Amino acid sequence: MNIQILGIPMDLGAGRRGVDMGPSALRNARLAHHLQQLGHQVTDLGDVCVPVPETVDKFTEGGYVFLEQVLETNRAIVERLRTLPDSAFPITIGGDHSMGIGTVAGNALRGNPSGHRMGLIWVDAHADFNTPETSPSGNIHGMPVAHLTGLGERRLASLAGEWRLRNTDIVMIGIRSVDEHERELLREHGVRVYTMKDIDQKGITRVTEETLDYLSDTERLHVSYDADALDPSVTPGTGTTVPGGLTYREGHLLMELLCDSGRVTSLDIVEVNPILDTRNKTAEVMVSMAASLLGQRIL
Ligand code: DIR
Ligand code: MN
Ligand code: MN
Ligand code: MN
Repeated sequence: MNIQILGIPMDLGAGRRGVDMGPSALRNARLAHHLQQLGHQVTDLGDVCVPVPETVDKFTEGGYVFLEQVLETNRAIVERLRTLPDSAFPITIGGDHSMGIGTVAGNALRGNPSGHRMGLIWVDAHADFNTPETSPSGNIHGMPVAHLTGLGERRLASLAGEWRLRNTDIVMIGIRSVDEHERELLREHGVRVYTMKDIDQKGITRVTEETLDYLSDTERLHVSYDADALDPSVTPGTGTTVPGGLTYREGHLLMELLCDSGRVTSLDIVEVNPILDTRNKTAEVMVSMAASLLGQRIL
């Protein structure tokens, strides 16, 4: 596979500082090297330029914190991704999850100016389906999926022009923290959500099989992997930990089964915050997750 790594040192959409060091932490854990060992051709494109939060006024506009900066950064992400070859497998490393608007939009446009039909697998403790009206924080990292479907501010929802992510092309896995009004939005829009309860009951194998079956008509599959989907004992270095997450093996098995399907075409690794971590453990775990998605096997 022709893997293209793009760093997004973005720390504008989350509540706690330090997640802009995530790309460095993941490179330090030798992401490119581990993927090369699997036989892939790997190119590191460097970073997208992102404003430093201390250099801009932090003000809330229409219920959004850092709206203009998040918008500008996501536009740059779309521009960088849309021009990559159709056959490339982009891995975008962050960075807070507000970058997910640009990564999904940019990957949808890659090789098709009007946008591919895209299936989205959102692996996260949170649904990230807030709008400014439902968000308790104004932090845009809690809002990317809603904006991809066209909700919220028009500019942020139109990063890929007229293209929209269909509600029925979304699957969320690992969810265990949803805000009160966000819950109503998820129901109203018919988003498929596998909560931790579903994973406990059905097992991650069946959840993954159902996910692939449900998304069988999409042309592309994007995996957006938030480090907080895993249990905090596995990935402590992330800003909004929630107890009761995926185990180390559940996280890997999900990636291994998705790899077996041969259908995934792009990946985000987000919310790695080295300031909150222990000796770069979280970055190392997330690199191993990427490796499992890209062919790493026990035997
Ligand atoms: C919360 C937290 N739902 C919010 N979201 C997080 O502020 O919208 N997303 N942490 O990753
Ligand atoms: Mn290693
Ligand atoms: Mn998230
Ligand atoms: Mn999260």
